[in-house]
Amino acid sequence: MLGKDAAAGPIEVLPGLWVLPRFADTHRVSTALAEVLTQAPPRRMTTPRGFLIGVAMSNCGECGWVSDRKGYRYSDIDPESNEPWPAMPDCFVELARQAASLCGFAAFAPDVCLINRYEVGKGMGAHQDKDEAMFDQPIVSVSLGLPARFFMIGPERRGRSTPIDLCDGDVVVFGGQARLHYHGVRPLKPGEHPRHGPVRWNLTFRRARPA
Ligand code: MD3
Ligand code: FE
Repeated sequence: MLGKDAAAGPIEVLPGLWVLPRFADTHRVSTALAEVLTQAPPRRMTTPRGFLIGVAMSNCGECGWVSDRKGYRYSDIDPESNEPWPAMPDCFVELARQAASLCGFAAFAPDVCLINRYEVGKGMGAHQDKDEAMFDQPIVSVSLGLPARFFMIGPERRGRSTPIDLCDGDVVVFGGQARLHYHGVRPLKPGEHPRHGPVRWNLTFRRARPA
């Protein structure tokens, strides 16, 4: 499960934000991701105001994050297929729980993995993640493919941000006070990743529904 370049352990770079450099077994996770995406292909969703979201998304798990003219929510059903989302692969659950546990969240039980696909030039503006029911559970992020600059702001949308560069295999755990902080991703710089091409993938493991 651990990637072969995994470093010593989690580094708490900000209160509630731990980085586990190269923690993921990228070969194993990428293989499982490809299988999930055959069942629920990435798609660009629409915001409630009618704008197309730049990042293409999919989900696996018991529910999935969706956005459309009606709002943002977690749905048991993939609106594209009208079927349940694909199950979370065992290696996803194992990775997320192992990372959370090393950062002190032994009880982490994710019910959703949101999958984000960034193409060159795409990013994510500053936002909070608050559509989940359980803010005492962390969010675990796994980056694959091209590197990106993630930024963490704080409890308000405005203000100074702390940049964190995320590379293939890096895992980040957000808990405690960081869980509700504003954050975003800078537009992806051009590049070619040997496995993923001109793309970055980010998996975020979350507990959306009450445990
Ligand atoms: C900090 N994704 O999907 S992952 C998102 O790289 C999202 O795709 C980014 O922000 C990405 O919502 C960043 C890191 C992340 C995820 C959720 C957080 C950081 C977070 C929730 C609270 C605080
Ligand atoms: Fe987010």
